[in-house]
Amino acid sequence: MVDTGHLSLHVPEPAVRPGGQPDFSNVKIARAGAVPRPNVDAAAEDIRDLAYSIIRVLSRDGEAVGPWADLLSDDDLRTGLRHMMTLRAFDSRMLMAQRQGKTSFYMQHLGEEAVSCAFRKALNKGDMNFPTYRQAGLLIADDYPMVEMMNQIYSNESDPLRGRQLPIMYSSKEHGFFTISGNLATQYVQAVGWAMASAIKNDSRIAAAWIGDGSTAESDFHSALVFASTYRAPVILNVVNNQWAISTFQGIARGGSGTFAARGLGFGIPALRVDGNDYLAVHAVACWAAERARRNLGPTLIEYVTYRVGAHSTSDDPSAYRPKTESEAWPLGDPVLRLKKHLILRGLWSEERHVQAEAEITDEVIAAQRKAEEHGTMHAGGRPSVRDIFDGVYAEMPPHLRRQRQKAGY
Ligand SMILES: Cc1ncc(C[n+]2csc(CCOP(=O)(O)OP(=O)(O)O)c2C)c(N)n1
Ligand SMILES: [Mg+2]
Repeated sequence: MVDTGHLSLHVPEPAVRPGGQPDFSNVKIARAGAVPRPNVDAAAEDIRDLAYSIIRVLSRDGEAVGPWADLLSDDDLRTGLRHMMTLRAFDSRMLMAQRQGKTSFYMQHLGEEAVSCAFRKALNKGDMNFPTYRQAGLLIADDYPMVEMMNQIYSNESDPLRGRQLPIMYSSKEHGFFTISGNLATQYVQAVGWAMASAIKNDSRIAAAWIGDGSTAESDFHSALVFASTYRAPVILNVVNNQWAISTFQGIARGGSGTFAARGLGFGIPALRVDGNDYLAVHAVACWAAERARRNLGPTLIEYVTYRVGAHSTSDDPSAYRPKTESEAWPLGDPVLRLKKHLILRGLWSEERHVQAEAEITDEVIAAQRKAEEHGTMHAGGRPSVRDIFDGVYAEMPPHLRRQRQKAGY
C-alpha cells in the first residue's frame, strides 16, 4: 500500500468566477429528439442512459421533434405560454413591490418558468405537490387566484395564512400545493410519506416531491429515496438543477455522481434528465412519471436542467459569485422565447399577439395587485389579528398557550 503522507481534500470549484468568461462546456446537450422514450414499466437498470443525457423536444429552430413530442393540443400550448408569461409578469411586479417596501421578501422564477408550469399539467385534481419556494407556477397553472398569492406576500388582513408564513410560502390543499417549509428538503420525506399513505388507503392520488440541486445534499433527500424505493411509493421525485444554491455552484451537492438524476439509480429508481427550459419536454417527462405512479409501478426521479437567471432572493446579489453575463451564455435558452418560437413556427402565434398578450397579462397582474393592496401591505392597511398566532396549530389549545393569549389581550 502506498502511503504518501500528503492527504488533501478535493473541493470542487465553479468553472468561472466573477469577471471571468462564462463557460458551460460542462453541460453536455443531446440533440432535440435524440433520446428514446421507453415504456413506463422499464426497469431502472435498462434505462440508465436517460439519467446522463438530456431529453429535449424543441429543436434550435423551434420544431417539436422525436419520441417525446406530440402530447399537447394547440390550445394547451398557448395556455402554457400564457402561464409562463403570467408567472414572469407576477414576479416582476412583486419584485417591484418588495423594493417599494410593500413586502419584506420575494423569490423569483426567471428562466425556470417551464418547470412548474408544464409539470402542473401532468397532474390530476387531488394529486399533491410538496413544493419548494420556486414552484409558484404550480399555482398559476392551476388558476389559483393571483390576489390570494399577493395577500399572502403582503401578510395583509386577507392573507389566507394569517401572517404566519414567510412571504411566498403559499399553501392550498384545494390546488394540491402543500404548505411550503423554509427548512429545505423536509418536503421530500413528507411527499413520499403522503404517497405511501395514498397507496395504503388504496387511493388513486399521487404525490410530487420538489427539491433544488443544493438541497439534495440534505439527508432528508436520501431518506426519502430509500422509502420511495423500498415501498414503490406513487411519487414523482423532482430535482430542479438550476446550477446554483444561493452562491454555491451545483458541483458541490452533486459530488462525484455525474448528474443529479443518477442519484436515483443507486436506489433502483428509474431516473430521467430533461431540458427544464423546454415546456414540451418537461410536460412529456412529467406525464411519463405520473403514468408510472398511477399504474402502481412506483417512483421516478426527474432532474430538470435549467438556470436561475435572477438573484436567489431579494436578499441576494449574484454578481458577488458569478459572472454578470453568465445567464446569456446559458445554452438551453429562455423557456418563454422557445415556446413562443415553436407556436409562431406552427402558425399558432405571432409577434403581434405576443405583445398584446404581454399587455393583457400585465393589466391582469396590476388589477390583482390593486385588489390585494385594498386589504393592506406589509406596513400599511389591514393586517391579521394577533389572535391568529394562537390558532391553527393545536386542535385543543394547551393551557400555557391559552394563558399567553389572555396575556396578549385576546
Ligand atoms: C435546512 C436548511 N439549510 C439551509 C437553508 C438556507 N437556504 C435557503 S435557500 C438555500 C439554497 C438552496 O438551493 P437549491 O436547493 O439549489 O434551491 P434553489 O434556491 O436554487 O431553487 C439555502 C442554503 C435552509 N432554508 N434550510
Ligand atoms: Mg439551485
